[in-house]
Amino acid sequence: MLDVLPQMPEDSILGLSSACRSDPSPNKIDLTVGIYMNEEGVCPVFDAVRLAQQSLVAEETTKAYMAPAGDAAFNQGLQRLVLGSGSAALADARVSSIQTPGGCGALRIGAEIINAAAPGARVWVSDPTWPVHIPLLGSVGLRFETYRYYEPVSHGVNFDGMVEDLGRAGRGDVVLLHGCCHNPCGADLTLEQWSVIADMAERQGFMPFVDIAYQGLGDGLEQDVAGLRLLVERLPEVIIAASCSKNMGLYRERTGAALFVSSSAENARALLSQAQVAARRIYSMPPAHGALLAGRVLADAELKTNWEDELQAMCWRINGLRTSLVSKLEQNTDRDFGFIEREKGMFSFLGLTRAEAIALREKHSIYMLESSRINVAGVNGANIDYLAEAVGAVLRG
Ligand code: PLP
Ligand code: TYF
Repeated sequence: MLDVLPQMPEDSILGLSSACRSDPSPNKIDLTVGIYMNEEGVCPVFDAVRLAQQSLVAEETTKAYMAPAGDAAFNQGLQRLVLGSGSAALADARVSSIQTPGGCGALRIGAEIINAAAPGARVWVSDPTWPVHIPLLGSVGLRFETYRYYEPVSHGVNFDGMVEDLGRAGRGDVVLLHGCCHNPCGADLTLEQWSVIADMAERQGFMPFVDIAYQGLGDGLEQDVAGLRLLVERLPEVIIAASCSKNMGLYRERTGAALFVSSSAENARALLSQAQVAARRIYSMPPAHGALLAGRVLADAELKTNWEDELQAMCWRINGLRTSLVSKLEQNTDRDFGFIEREKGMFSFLGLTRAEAIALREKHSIYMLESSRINVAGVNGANIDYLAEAVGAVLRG
């Protein structure tokens, strides 16, 4: 029976990273998967997470199942982190959340809830969007429409195109938005643009579904969710898929949450019960370790400050790398790379053709996605000159 199933291709992002791992070149650079790497090229454990882990290991008395909604301290801490402790929706108990296996689990649970409310609903996704959005939401039965977003010539958001396309989204439709640090392009909306989207959602009746996987890595913890909070202030219903993979370095612990902002406390409770039923259909209870760590960090003033400081330093390092990349690339080419400095978070497209991205890999052992998306955090003082010179060589042909 099972022998009818053919070999499947590798994930387009993870496959390139594993190709880099097996490349013997001493000069190789991995700019593929979105993980934060420090100057030494290591994806570190946050100090605050390590401390929380030490106390958790010392104090933990059971490995019994988590509650279906997950850890209460984690859910409460994450709601405040994302929505702000002064959120009116929180004060009115119009928010519920379920701990999920990573942001991916949150996207999937959000999709399950949408499909339960409106089977086969249309989800508007940005062009381009993170490729994993499509199987995560599509396998539930949701359908896709695309709105214009990134404009390769200007290296910025085509906001007029976005507004024109979303003009066709109406009641019963969902609009998937990247809360900050757009993956793959790094081009984010301004607060004024978020406000226009909120106006349109109010007027046209579509519901935003916000994927926030990089809070704290664009401009800062508060700044990065300003747009999302504006939607929550103004609209009756918003679903949020939050991840602690990047901003707490908990990638492999699969730590995230789906947040439901709804029009009443009663409906928020109903949505949580629906989310628990959806989780039971897929994996039942969430994993414990990462959420217990994140819950401890968020609940302890000292650990929280320690975590915020380390995250801020990562954010500054990425932004510093963006500045250095612009100047190194411009020294080695005759192109304007200034857009890299205007973009946010881990990713930017370098603006190379597919053939140029492949040449960098094959001739120089520099691995980026074939769209020329790079993980900026993979750049460091030891590889930036080699990278810029190789880009220069490839562009000269
Ligand atoms: N959404 C986007 C845009 C991402 O880039 C990621 C991961 O890197 C996620 C969601 C969810 O990640 P995870 O499931 O590891 O928390
Ligand atoms: O886009 C990225 O690189 C990250 C990590 O199937 C990732 O979001 C990549 C591929 C994947 C899951 C996560």
